[in-house]
Amino acid sequence: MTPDDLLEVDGLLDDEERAVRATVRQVVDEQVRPHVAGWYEAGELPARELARELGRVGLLGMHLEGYGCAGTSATAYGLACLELEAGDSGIRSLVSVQGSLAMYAIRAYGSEEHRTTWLPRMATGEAIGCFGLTEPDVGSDPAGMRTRARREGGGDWVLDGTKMWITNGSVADVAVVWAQTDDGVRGFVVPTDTPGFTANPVHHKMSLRASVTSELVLEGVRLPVSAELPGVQGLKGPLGCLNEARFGIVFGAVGAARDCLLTAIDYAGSRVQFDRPIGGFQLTQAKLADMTVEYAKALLLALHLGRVKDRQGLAPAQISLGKLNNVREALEIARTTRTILGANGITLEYPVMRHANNLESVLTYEGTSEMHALTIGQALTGRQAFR
Ligand code: TGC
Ligand code: FAD
Repeated sequence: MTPDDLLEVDGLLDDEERAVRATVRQVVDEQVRPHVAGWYEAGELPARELARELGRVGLLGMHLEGYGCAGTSATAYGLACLELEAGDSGIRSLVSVQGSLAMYAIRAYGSEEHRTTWLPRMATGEAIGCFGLTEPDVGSDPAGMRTRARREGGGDWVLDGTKMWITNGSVADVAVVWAQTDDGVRGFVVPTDTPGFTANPVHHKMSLRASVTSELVLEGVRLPVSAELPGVQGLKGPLGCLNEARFGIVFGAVGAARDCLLTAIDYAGSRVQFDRPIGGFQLTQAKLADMTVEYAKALLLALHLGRVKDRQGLAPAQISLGKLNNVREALEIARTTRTILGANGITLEYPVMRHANNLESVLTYEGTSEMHALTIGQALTGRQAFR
């Protein structure tokens, strides 16, 4: 029994899962933890170097089959996300967007040419991908997107529009861009050196500072017909990718929560006030106990959803339940830890405020907490309350 595993959930993992977890934990300890506060303070991420390192250990698109991907279980992928986000949500974001959004879209909906051109290079981290769904005026309601793709004279596609808040955008070699066409929403594989495509970094973020976030501008981007993703049409295309990335966040948030909880326990044991470690005060112990209860429940929920996904797949409302609960509780754990650390809690000397600030974005991206509440509400009542 350890402070981060009072319920001995560890015993529910198999050898492969433990091995994946150990590998990712080591990568995070060696490649992320020593540097992440500096990256966060500078608002810069060495995304290319990190992508190659993460590709080297097989983490990019690890849950996909073939084309250089490892084909692990969903649960193993979730555990990798947990360890990555214990380092920083931005590192898990890099991996989520690469594997669950850009690579997944190409694997699930792409042509054979798309798959062979991009997936092996993306699996090694040689090529980086991004996923453009959100726009400056269109977030929760992607059906209202304004980016348009039209066929010129029945030949090439021409794309015009702006995507906003795009993770990995300005370091990407390839963008999966969703656009409205005369036949509904379609996805396009856009090499980022295509004339008319530009990516502009978003500055002044107070959250996810160790992550690249960008605006994508598409001005008369001309693409061959073969650039369209042939395997899907309609909003179910991007939403299918989001299911994958949201699943990773169900686990990832638990990692951020664990890092905070362990920091709180450690600090409470050494910080002395009124001649006593603050961990000896009942109010501090109540905080630690409440955090541990929510952390343990979140971990069990993630593992349960992983098992169900591996067995039979997950319904959107089940993923929404996991994301809504685990991100909300992780954020609460980060905020409570910050109170235990007092003034020290606001600095980058400790990971806590960094996790709390990151989790504000995680609560919003991949569907806001309100969208997930409404998805659960729809499953319960049969009534759609979005519009
Ligand atoms: P609705 O009419 O309900 O559905 C349209 C079509 O899509 C199907 N569908 C789904 N398919 C797969 N998975 C899901 N989860 C699905 N939900 C719906 C549905 O069956 C239908 O198919 P068909 O064949 O009948 O056409 O759609 P709606 O317009 O009412 O919207 C529903 C809503 C609000 C749930 C959806 O739009 C939504 O999820 N909005 C939130 C948008 C969002 O999450 N954006 C995320 C952008 S990417 C991102 O944030 C990356 S951050 C990554 C990082 O850095 O880690
Ligand atoms: P809005 O949709 O404008 O929502 C504002 C508020 O209104 C929210 O509280 C929302 O829940 C609420 N609201 C909206 N509609 C309703 C309703 N019907 N009922 C009740 N409440 C409602 N997008 C990508 O496509 N690719 C990326 O890689 C990507 N990376 C991101 C990285 C970061 C750091 C961030 C912060 C965002 C990223 N996003 C990305 C965008 C993200 O998906 C959107 O921010 C998110 O979907 C919400 O959209 P919005 O910000 O426009 O908020």
